[in-house]
Amino acid sequence: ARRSRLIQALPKAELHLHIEGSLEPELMVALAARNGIDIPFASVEEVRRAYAFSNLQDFLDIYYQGMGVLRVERDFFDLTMAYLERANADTVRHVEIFFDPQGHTGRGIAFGTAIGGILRGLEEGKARFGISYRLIMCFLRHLDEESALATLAEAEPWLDRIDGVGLDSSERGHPPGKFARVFARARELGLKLVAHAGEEGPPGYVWEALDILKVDRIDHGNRALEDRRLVERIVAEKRTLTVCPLSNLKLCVIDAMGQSPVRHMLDLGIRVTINSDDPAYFGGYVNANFIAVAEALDLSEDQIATLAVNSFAGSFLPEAEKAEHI
Ligand code: ES4
Ligand code: ZN
Repeated sequence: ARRSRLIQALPKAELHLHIEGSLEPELMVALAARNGIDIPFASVEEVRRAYAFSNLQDFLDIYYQGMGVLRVERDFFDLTMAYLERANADTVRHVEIFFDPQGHTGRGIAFGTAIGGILRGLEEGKARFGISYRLIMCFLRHLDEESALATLAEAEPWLDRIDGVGLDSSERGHPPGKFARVFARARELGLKLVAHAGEEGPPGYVWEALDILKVDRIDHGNRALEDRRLVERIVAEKRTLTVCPLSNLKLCVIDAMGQSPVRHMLDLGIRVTINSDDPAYFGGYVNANFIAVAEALDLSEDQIATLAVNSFAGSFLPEAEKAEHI
């Protein structure tokens, strides 16, 4: 209970959040009705019952299906506002959110429809709740690099409102090196760089993300712990890892919360952060992730505070703004 009160009170940043993964079943059903779309579920309860995954791909199949109800700019705005209301309730003061443009353009929804609604939501959230933000455009790694390059070209008119690029979707069989050219181009454009690596994929994928893509942060990074030299590199370079405890549990990256690598990462001196990933699918927003991991690993109040400090330290805010939160 003391832990919960501390977690609730601490200002936090969320650095690993797929906005499409914050689509709650209630909103999915409402948007399906509003847009006249048939979904293969009769009720909100039935949607929730479908959320039983045994690996990342199981989840992704449902995640791409779920985002099919997002059609017009207002849908993306409503989605973003619903997330920011939950984040605000969890005392999140800064968010760096992902979106998957190819998940939308690939089904005929314009790039501008998706990003326009998301940005309007982020601006409204800043005005209403004082939550600052960054926006990170992710490339789907199961698609080819040509598609990622075309997406980066499509983003050009919006580049002053996009802070970074990321890499997500099916990790196995799609190493970071597949996206060397598009990340090099994004780097030339002055964008921040992140990539999912070491969630299901091997430590070699984390090396590639650092050496070939030259990412600033690693999303997940669980499997980096299998490689001592990689851990030394991550510590020496003060790389941030955006770990997602409830996601790890739901996707069977771990069998029980007690296996979460968070405590071990803290002990190793890694700048680890706690994030919700796809909260509508994995059963909790950022505070629920903090509580689950803090209880299971018996984290001290100092360790919990360190995780919150790390979230700002690892953010893309300028140093002066980080200091205001820490
Ligand atoms: C994702 Cl948990 C996770 N991993 C990889 N790609 C994703 N896209 C949305 N959630
Ligand atoms: Zn993710």
